[in-house]
Amino acid sequence: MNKQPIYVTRSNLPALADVIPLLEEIWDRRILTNNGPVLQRFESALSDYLGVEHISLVANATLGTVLAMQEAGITSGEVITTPFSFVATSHAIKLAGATPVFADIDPITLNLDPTKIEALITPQTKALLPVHTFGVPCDTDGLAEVAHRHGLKVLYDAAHAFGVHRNGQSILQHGEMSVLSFHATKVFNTFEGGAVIVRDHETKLAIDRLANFGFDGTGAATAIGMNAKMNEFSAAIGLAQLCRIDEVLADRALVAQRYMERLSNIRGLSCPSPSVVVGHNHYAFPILIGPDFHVSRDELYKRLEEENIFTRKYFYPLISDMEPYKNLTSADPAGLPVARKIASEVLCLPLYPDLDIPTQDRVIEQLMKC
Ligand code: T4K
Repeated sequence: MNKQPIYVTRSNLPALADVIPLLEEIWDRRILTNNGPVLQRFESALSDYLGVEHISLVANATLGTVLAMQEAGITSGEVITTPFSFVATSHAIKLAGATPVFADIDPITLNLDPTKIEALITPQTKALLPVHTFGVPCDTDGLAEVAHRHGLKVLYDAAHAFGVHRNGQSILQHGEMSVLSFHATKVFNTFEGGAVIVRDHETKLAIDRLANFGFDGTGAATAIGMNAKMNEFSAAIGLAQLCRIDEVLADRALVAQRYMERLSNIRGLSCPSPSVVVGHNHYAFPILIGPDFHVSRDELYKRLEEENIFTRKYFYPLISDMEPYKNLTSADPAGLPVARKIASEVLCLPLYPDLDIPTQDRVIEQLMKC
């Protein structure tokens, strides 16, 4: 039996032929970082591709989110967010100086539920930090309405949302700012990297300054910034990745479509909708293993692992159950019933653009056999 390991994802790489000329340029010039020429070209190409005007490239999404919060003035008070995310979402809130407050999620989109927010708003509440989890858009209208009613800012953790559109418009157009991740595991990667999408040029320059120690261009620092710059190597990878991104997204859609077709009528197994929709990037393929499935989620995970198929329980445990956050009032499980249920049932199946049909069949067949 073929026991080659199958991982939940496999980093997508650009063609070396597209990277080498860019590396040669860098080698000739010896400008390796600090707003280099390749980074400037990547920023401009990315802004065209994503259909957003103002982008600051950064070293990763965690630092990008901290900078976004800092620039938005959210360095104290409370920020309402989702417990069903990667821990970096809450870490960024804490690192910026605020405290996360967890609200429950919607059982269909798996994103922050706008109807669960109002009860958690206090005089200390400054902002919302929702996540477009697995690339599925949040209810941006619902969130904007609550935020508007209470004078709150909305910053999106868009780590999973590269290239996601709704009604022909980039999802990154919503909220004051959105932060993308270009980590190795993402739909679009620069090995490590990220971007902060903002609404105007002034804010873009402010984020750029914060990412460069707070320097104002005269050699003096005007704010307490940090080092969150993207380097020229990552920018070169990004430029080269853009050459094939449409193919990558199309290949991901085919894999997702195939899972959807093969897994949609299995007792006790559900595919949270809308996982195959126009404008989606198919960041992941989450399934939910309910009580009617013949084994539990954890048993299924273990049995697949024994077959060298490495699925992931994204996102279990909930952030609100992790050590740094579990004593917060809003971490009380009683207030997060949907998030708890989803976290106990979710399993993300292998999904990457070059996942071939025999390999995908092996995943599906093992899953049915377990
Ligand atoms: N907000 C959200 C909602 C996020 O999901 C994340 C990151 C962030 C914010 C923060 O973004 P960054 O600051 O990272 O830009 C991974 C990633 O490290 C993390 O970036 C990501 N979310 C999270 C969902 O997944 P792990 O610990 O699960 O990854 P790891 O190393 O186990 O990799 C998973 C699989 O990917 C491996 O089994 C094989 C494959 N892989 C991994 C790496 C590192 C590759 O094929 N190539 C690679 O280089 O956290």
